Amino acid sequence: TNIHLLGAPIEEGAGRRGCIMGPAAYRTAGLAEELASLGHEVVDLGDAQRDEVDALETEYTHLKLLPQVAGWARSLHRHAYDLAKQDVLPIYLGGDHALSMGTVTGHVAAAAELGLPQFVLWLDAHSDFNVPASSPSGNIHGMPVAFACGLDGFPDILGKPLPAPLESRNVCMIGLRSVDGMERDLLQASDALAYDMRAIDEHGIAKLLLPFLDQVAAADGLLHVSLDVDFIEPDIAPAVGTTVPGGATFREAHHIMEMLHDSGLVTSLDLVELNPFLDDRGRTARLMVDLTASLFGRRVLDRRTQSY
Ligand code: DIR
Ligand code: MN
Ligand code: MN
Ligand code: MN
Repeated sequence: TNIHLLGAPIEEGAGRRGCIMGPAAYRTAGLAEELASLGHEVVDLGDAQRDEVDALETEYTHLKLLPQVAGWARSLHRHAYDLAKQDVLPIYLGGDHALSMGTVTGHVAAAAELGLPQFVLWLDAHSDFNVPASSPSGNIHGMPVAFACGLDGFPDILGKPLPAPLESRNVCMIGLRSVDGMERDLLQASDALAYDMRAIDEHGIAKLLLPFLDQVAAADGLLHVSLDVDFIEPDIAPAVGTTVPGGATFREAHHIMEMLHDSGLVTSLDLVELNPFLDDRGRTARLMVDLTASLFGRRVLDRRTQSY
């Protein structure tokens, strides 16, 4: 696979600073070298730059650092759209989760032009399905899925109407354990597949993920994966501003990545919310690199028979 790395050092969408250092931490932890050692071609495009955006009109004055977030969304939307049209697999090195307002919408726009359905796998403690009116915090990183799906009430973040909305029925969320009150109502009224931690407890990763992967394959779809550090149990992944106890274990997280590799369906990836300022001797950055390596083919043994 020809992998292109693009740094997206946005921190304005999160409630605390530090995600600006995320791309540098992935490079320090050896992401490019690790992927190359698995036999992939890797190109590091460096970091994207934020557009300058003037104040946006909105009645929701609690939205934090809106022009800065919009500047990142516009820049990343263009990058993602361009990368989606090339024969490469982009990995976006975050940066907080507001970056997905650009990456996901860029990929959905390109997929629509190609006439292919775009699917999204959202691995996160949070559903990030707030709209401005439902957001208790005003932190825009809690809103990218709702934005990409075209829910009402957002200011003109992209500087143009959404080229194509993400279909909520093409979204699968796994790992949920912190969903806000009104956000929950919006999510449950949508067609998104949403699995909380209890679903993992009761069924295990494979039972949840396989039907979704089958759906992507049957539709001949493209699959964007958005991996939030807080998906993982904070005891082993402390470098994130919004830790929630009860997250995915080391093996659950790797198992998802291994299954995604075997599926051959993943076409783009966000690594988001790493806050190196909160890390413990780089362990979270290294874990994220190891998970990415599992997604790109690192394995202990070859599977003699593939059941998926
Ligand atoms: C919360 C937190 N739902 C909010 N969201 C986070 O502020 O909207 N997403 N942390 O990753
Ligand atoms: Mn998130
Ligand atoms: Mn989260
Ligand atoms: Mn429903």
